[in-house]
Amino acid sequence: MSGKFTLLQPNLFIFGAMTHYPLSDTIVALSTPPGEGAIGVIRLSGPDSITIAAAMFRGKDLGKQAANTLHFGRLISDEGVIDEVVAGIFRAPHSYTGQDVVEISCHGSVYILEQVIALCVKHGARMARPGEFTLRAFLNGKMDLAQAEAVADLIAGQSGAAHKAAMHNLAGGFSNDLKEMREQLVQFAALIELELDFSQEDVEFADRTKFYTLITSLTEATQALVDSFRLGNVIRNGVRVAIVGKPNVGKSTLLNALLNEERAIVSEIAGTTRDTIEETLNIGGILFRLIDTAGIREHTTDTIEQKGIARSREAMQKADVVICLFDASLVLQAELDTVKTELEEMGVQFVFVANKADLPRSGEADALLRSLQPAPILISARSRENIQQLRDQLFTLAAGNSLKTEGTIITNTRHLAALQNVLLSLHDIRTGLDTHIPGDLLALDIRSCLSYLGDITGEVTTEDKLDYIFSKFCIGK
Ligand SMILES: Nc1nc2c(ncn2[C@@H]2O[C@H](COP(=O)(O)OP(=O)(O)OP(=O)(O)O)[C@@H](O)[C@H]2O)c(=O)[nH]1
Ligand SMILES: [Mg+2]
Repeated sequence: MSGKFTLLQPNLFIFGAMTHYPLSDTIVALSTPPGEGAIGVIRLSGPDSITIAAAMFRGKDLGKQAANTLHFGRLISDEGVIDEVVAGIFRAPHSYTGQDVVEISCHGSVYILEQVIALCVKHGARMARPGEFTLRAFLNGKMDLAQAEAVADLIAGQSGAAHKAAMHNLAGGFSNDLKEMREQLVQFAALIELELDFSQEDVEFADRTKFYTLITSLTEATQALVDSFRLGNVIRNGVRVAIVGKPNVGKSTLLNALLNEERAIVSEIAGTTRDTIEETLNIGGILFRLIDTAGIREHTTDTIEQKGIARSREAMQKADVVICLFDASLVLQAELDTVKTELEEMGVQFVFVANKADLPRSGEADALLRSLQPAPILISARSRENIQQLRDQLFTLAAGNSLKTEGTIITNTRHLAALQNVLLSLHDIRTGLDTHIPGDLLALDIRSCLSYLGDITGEVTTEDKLDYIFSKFCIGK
């Protein structure tokens, strides 16, 4: 019986021998950014952390100090005193990695930090690989894989929304959603497996109607998580906004107005911007990458300008949103029609923005503005009129009407792929129920669904996968 339920039990199971990731040695790394700083922190984790630190430390005997305490002293090498430091002692299992950990705060000189790390190595520590501290935390059950990945996201997060999504996942929000789904499925899987043991007697322990309802609600919950990825992607990577239009329509002036600083050169000479300029802007907690481009005109013989125009088109193609800017006083219907067709063919989201609202317009131009679809936003970049409306519009295009960051938002493509597999296997289970397939086949589908769920939190994983995930961390994390 017991062998049958391996996938149903929420224990960590790693395929492959644990050759890559021994926990028995002690690792060391600089945990603060490399380079000069007021202080730099070097972290040791492993069974010999405290012994190694004690061997270099002059002051109290670190080996005899209680957990979660700080100690002032000096670090000594053969050449003499390296630095005056503070050592923090954490004892297993109550530490970040679940092992004995020592954090040494030194003065942040590159020379001192190198010397201290070399001394740790001399006393028996090994240089940590990228993400190895967090990997140890995962292997020791301090966090699951989704939470470990949230650590990397938390550190890389550049906006309020990215921070909030990572904190939610780090606190186990996403993991709890998955755990709940798993537990509900496991109950049914267990009953169906039990039926198989009594297969001669033709009994049904698992109520198929209830199971069907469960599969429907799991499908909805999974679909909602998959759908949240669009917003998750926006939150994690920001939104690329290319400002595109003919020369002299005011693209650089608009960039400056959105940023509220004189970043790009503005002049009345057509062709002022030669190369793309990229700047970031935070709107309502989302990071926007604004790209000012060279004005696009069809007939130019200037080779530098031609290269600039090629880059403008590239920026347009790579953008999540294109601001299609034109001069409201000079606009022509045919021009806008051409641009619109081009943007629609590219399949990129765009907004029409009519600039220079402060200049007089002909009745014809007014009529064109009124009939244009999608309706343009009328602004004056130079006198900063209606810029807020444009900001709001950009936010809505990226995040909808409000940024709902309360529930779980998927920000990771690995999680997305696993959830899409969960959806497929839920679909298989539902089809199986519809067509009354035998219990053993149903059990197979349920197991594959459970294994995809376990894939995200790392309950079922492989060394190769761990390698892939943690190699994207930086050293010392
Ligand atoms: N009246 C008026 N003039 C504007 C406005 N916005 C920009 N301009 C003027 O239009 C001219 C061109 O502005 P830029 O921002 O350099 O235009 P651009 O689209 O970046 O031009 P290129 O880089 O050459 O493609 C400058 O003289 C600006 O002062 C506006 O809202 N109203
Ligand atoms: Mg310009």
